[in-house]
Amino acid sequence: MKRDRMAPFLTEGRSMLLAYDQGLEHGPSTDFDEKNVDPALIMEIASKGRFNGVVFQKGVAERFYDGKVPLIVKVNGKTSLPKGEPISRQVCSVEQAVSLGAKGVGYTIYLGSGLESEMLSEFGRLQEQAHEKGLPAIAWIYPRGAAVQNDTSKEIVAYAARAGLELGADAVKIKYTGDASSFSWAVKSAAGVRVFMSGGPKAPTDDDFLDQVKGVVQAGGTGVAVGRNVWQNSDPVAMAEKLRKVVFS
Ligand code: FBP
Repeated sequence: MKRDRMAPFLTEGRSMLLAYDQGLEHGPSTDFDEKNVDPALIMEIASKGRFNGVVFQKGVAERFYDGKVPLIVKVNGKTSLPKGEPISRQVCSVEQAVSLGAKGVGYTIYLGSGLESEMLSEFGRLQEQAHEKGLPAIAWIYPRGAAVQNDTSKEIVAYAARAGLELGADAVKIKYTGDASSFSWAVKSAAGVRVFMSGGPKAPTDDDFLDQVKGVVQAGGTGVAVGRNVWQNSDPVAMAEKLRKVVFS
């Protein structure tokens, strides 16, 4: 895919994306409260917080996307209910994502799962379809399953980043390794593919989270694709501003 056809959230240097697919991945009672259970609030945080993109599953996008921030449609997903080796299958076509106004598509691969081959092959098809429509394909690459001992080690996170390059992802969303020096190996392994840090559960303090983001920037990462650390904050827009200062420093 030619870089000039890529969405602004991938071409203009650093970037911050707001993720809100946790209602499917974790369920509302795990992550949401009376306020952030409402997708309209997230849309408002995305635009007031000046995010470069917002990530929704298609159902939320259909009802709540208002066009104010570039949309990335997450095209596969799963719930937290089944046990066993993780697998997440495609639930939205590229055509449907485009018709919802998507400027990019996202897909999760559980690297190391006993079922990883199904996700690798599905992502392969998705990447080709997305590029045919001029959309970037962003791979959430999370090492997970019985074969994975430590999903944030330097080696496994770099493997995730490299898998993104090998599979033709335009950007990867990976977990933080804990420090800038080990994360820089993942950035190098991605060899030019944009690297976003996935936020994870809300950190104890704003500074704890911002320190991780500083490490990502120092390591040469593109930025963050974050959810809970923003919309679970008591002042999400203020948190977004703090984040912006670090990401665009
Ligand atoms: P968070 O910043 O809230 O962690 O969101 C990032 C994300 O990748 C979401 O897009 C996704 O719903 C969730 O994390 C998946 O979390 P888990 O690692 O528990 O499967």
